[in-house]
Amino acid sequence: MNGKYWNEKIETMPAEELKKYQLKKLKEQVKNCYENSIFYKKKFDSVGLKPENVRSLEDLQKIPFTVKNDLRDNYPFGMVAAKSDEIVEIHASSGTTGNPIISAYTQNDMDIWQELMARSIYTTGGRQQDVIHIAYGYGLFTGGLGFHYGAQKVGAKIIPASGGMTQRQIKLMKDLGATILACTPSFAVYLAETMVQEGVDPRKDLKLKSGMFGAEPWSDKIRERIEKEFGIEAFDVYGLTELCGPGVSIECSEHKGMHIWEDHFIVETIDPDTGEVLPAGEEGELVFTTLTKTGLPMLRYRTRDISKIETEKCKCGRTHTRMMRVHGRSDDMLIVRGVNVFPSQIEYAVMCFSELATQYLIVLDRPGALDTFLVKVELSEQAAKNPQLDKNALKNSIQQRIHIVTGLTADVEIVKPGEIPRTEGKAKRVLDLRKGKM
Ligand code: DLL
Repeated sequence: MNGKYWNEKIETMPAEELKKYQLKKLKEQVKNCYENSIFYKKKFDSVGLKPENVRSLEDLQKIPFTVKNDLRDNYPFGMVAAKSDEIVEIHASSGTTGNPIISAYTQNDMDIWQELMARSIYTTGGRQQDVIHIAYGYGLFTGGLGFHYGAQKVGAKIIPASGGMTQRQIKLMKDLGATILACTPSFAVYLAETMVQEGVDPRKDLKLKSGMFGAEPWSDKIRERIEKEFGIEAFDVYGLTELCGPGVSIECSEHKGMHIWEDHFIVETIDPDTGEVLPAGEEGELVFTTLTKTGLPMLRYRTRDISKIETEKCKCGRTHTRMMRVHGRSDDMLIVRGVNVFPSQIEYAVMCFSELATQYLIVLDRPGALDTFLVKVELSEQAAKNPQLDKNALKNSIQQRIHIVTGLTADVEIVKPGEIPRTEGKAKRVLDLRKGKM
């Protein structure tokens, strides 16, 4: 730990050295998978690959991809590479149907996760004297406990608020002097709205200095609003259950993408349709290989998250590759009247209007042969009180903006503040009523 860095040697390691380190760890990881996981042994044997064939980082491409269904099909422990009594904790992702996606951690994995979360919190300026209000859900979801373990290692004061009881959370943030807020960006927006309704001024009545927001896609426009409403610096934080939870990558104070902790993960970008590996800078699906996991290692795991990689050195001095904002998942992509649309495009269009709140809902249906495409948007409290507001003109402008961004004409419905349902965890932006009608 040294002023700016949690682990200066690792975080600023020259790229070539980091690559050598990765190769050493990759060879160990591949050997461990082959020798200890029935799943990976079968996978390697099916393509005639032996661990000793992986001699360079490029050889990684010889290994077949691992996909979400592999985890579902081998639920719960079919992919595990450790002995049953070495598994000390289990988490699961929030999927609602079928077998859940679980992550099984050995003590080694728990120690690494805690270290990476401490490093991530420290990178955003979190220190021992901070009070961290953790409003990510606790339990099977990795958000709450992931932040908890990291904050413990940093030595900060932890308020394990979890989700729910928004009014009480606001009181606790105020009374206990929270300086860092950790929650989904949509919950942060909801907290800010509720504070205003409760007569609490987020800028004056709280001591917040920063926030660590992730677990769902969010845009720079939402960042601007959160930063303005709370008067804080907002950081993007990324991760997924399959890799550990949060702690895979974190934004530094340059705010030019999230540093992927490459001493523990190798990242690739691929074309989601063909599986072809893309050069750095090209947008595609992120694929991760864990280098140090011993419980449930992941070799070339397809995340479905769409982003791009920036390999140029960051001004903060960290050498670890950055991933740009995840603007959606390839399986979140909607096909509306034959056109590909990401909810993030609609979010971008909506956020261009200061008269609107940050909530929106895309409603798709197919009553006859054609898709209907409705975007429900909400007026901000301020705009709702403005008698001069020309709602028709606003509606037309929103329609035009959506058309520019997607090429599609949407119906736009402007509703009153608070009318679109809020969630305390990850936001739900799409209501697709076409399912079963196609
Ligand atoms: O959401 C882990 C997490 C908790 C990350 C708290 C950050 C903060 P899962 O429930 O397994 O794990 O969901 C993982 O969420 O594949 C992305 O699609 C999405 N996601 C996570 N972080 C971001 C982010 C946690 N910063 C899935 N931006 C991932 C956009 C994100 N999407």
